[in-house]
Amino acid sequence: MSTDLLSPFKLNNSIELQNRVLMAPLTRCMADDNLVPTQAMVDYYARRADVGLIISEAIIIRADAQGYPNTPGIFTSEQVQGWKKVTDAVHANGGKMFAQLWHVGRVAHPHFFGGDVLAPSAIGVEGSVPRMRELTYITPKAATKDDIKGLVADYAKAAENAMEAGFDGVEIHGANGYLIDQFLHYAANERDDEYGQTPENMSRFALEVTDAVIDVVGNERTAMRLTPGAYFNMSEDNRDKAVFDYLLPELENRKLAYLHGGIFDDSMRFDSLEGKSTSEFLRAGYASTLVGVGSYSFETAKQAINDNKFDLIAIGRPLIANPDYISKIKNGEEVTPYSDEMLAELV
Ligand code: FNR
Ligand code: 8K6
Repeated sequence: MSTDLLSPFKLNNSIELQNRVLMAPLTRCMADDNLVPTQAMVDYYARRADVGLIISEAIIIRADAQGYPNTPGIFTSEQVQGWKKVTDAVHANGGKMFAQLWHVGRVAHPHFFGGDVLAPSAIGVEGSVPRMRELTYITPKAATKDDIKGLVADYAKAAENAMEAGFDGVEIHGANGYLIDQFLHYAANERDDEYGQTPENMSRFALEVTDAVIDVVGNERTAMRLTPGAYFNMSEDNRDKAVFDYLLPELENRKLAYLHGGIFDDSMRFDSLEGKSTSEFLRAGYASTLVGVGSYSFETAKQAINDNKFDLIAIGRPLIANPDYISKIKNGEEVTPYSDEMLAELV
């Protein structure tokens, strides 16, 4: 029988989703200058409360986590209160929302916070900050063990703040070439201590963060986003697969709410993953709830879920273009195609 994506899905004993369509995390760079969510953001998220779960745009856990202008934070009480308005509005409209917890690592820029840029190793990334091209990326400082302890503690604190702000759970941003992903890939991790060199060591930071977050919010309210195939701010290395072969069962043992592949186009295949796509690779190594993402339409997602390629779908750009995506699908109406100019405004 074909699965109805628009009927409820029980994630676990704590959380039931009204349907299988998630809003993918989408950075919009629209927080105010104190990195506090605005009323326009409250309205934007509230309009989309009919998806099964909104995953917030990536939210920085502390000042040196920032790599883009006006990305919201969750480390001051003003920011927490700002997010409370967002989650209250989403809940009032019958929705649920997770906070995506973010540290960009070596893709940070001191322009935003005035201090060291921390990463697993002192290996910079080419290029410059989007929309602020004069800000060229710098060589980061390799995090000391004390720095790492502080980072883990700050992820836990951010998770605690997310609960205070009324979120239903948190998604740890372990994808797209940012801090956690930097530990997981050889191109960014040349450490010679217990955080580098072997799959177990390279997974250590991701798992320490996961365990610290679980301690605060519980496993049923903790999720992870990963990109095993390097494609953004990162280059591929054929040794990377072994790291994820180690990490996936470790994550599965922790009985998370879900695992989420982060990718722009899930038809992309990776040499470093023996020619598999992101969702194929994750499905092969992780039997629990998996969220697919990356250039899917409602119809192609439905087919993939029916073929058991993953369990839930996250939709990104079409939800920027169509705040009423779910009702359009329900009514069989055409969805408006996304275009980059739509990023200029929150609709
Ligand atoms: C993204 N994506 C993204 N991913 C993430 O983990 N955290 C984020 O904050 C963002 N921000 C973001 C902003 C914008 C403007 C885009 C287009 C994308 C990636 C996103 O979650 C998703 O994986 C892709 O957009 C692919 O899904 P769609 O858009 O093809 O449905
Ligand atoms: C839109 C600029 C604000 C910063 C957003 C950060 C998240 C990344 C989204 C930008 C989209 C470009 C993605 C390019 C991916 C290349 C895949 C081959």
